[in-house]
Amino acid sequence: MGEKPGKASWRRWDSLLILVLLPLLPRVSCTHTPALHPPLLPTGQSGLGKSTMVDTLFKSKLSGRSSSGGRQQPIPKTVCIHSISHVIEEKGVKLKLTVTDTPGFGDQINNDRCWEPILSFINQQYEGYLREEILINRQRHIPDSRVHTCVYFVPPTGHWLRPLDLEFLQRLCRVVNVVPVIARADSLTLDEREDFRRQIQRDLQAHGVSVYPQKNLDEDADDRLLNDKIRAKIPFAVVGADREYEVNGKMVLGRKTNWGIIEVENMAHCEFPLLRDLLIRSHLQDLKDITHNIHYENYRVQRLNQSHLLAHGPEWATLSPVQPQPGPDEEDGDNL
Ligand SMILES: Nc1nc2c(ncn2[C@@H]2O[C@H](COP(=O)(O)OP(=O)(O)OP(=O)(O)O)[C@@H](O)[C@H]2O)c(=O)[nH]1
Ligand SMILES: [Mg+2]
Repeated sequence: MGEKPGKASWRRWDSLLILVLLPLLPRVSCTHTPALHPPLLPTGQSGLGKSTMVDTLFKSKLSGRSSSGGRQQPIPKTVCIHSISHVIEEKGVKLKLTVTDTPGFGDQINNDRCWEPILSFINQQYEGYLREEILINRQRHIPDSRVHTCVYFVPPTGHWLRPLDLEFLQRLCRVVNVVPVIARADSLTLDEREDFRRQIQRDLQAHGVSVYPQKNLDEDADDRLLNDKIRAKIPFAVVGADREYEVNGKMVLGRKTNWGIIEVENMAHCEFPLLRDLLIRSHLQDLKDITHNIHYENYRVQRLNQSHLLAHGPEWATLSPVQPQPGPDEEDGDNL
């Protein structure tokens, strides 16, 4: 995607700083310690393959990927929000990619407010950035752990979006870029995937859920043309790999099913390549720009408005305590 005057004004030195500092950080932590790279955040019901997808994403791009097809360890159930970073190779350039894996919801009988840990994690990252930004003597390069994309896993029911998914998505879209995917798509035929995709698109539109790429943020006719093609394919129908298999003498990432091996990087089998390219190749900068210029800006304006009546402290402003988040029906435009 070309440079956009509105969104792409945010160009800083973070990438360099990240490349220098990330090797010094522990690879996996089970606290809310922010990663330095704005991370991707998979979320959705438990057991839909979020951790498997993270693993597949890394394996498909891992620098020096092994060509042995050894059976991999089973992926354990995710019990806390934690970040994973690896060096990946993109067009010959090595860079550090961080994904923040999250526990799934849906294990409880009552899933009321199951979105809260995710929204609170996203807002914590904005808050941390804001607190650094308002200092009189702020760092030239503020460490940035703001989530730039949330990948929402929709269960492959083949029917429609459940009220819980809709409510979760409505809340998420107000604070972060959301890319929904049809999880475990190998359980649907190609026709079923296409029908389900159309139904999800109708549901999202009917309930005013604006997923990435947001229509109202298209900048010109070219942008709209490109984004319309992506919008027609969202949610992508994805499959997570369980290991590497030998197919026609080549090792490929795949999943063995009763019908044969699904090659996750083969577009005839699933749309994992579309998801990967959108997230870490074609739209990475656009996702970061929208995060900074739209989502973070909303957060910042609201927090400073809440705080402007407080006495100014030794820093430029004293931030008020963070308020609880309103639901989608309350106060349109707020993201706290
Ligand atoms: N059929 C199929 N199974 C999958 C797919 N992706 C993952 N699985 C399997 O589903 C099970 C759960 O996968 P996880 O990746 O742990 O799911 P999760 O969403 O991270 O689950 P939580 O950590 O509990 O939230 C594992 O046995 C995976 O091998 C897929 O695309 N198709
Ligand atoms: Mg998991």
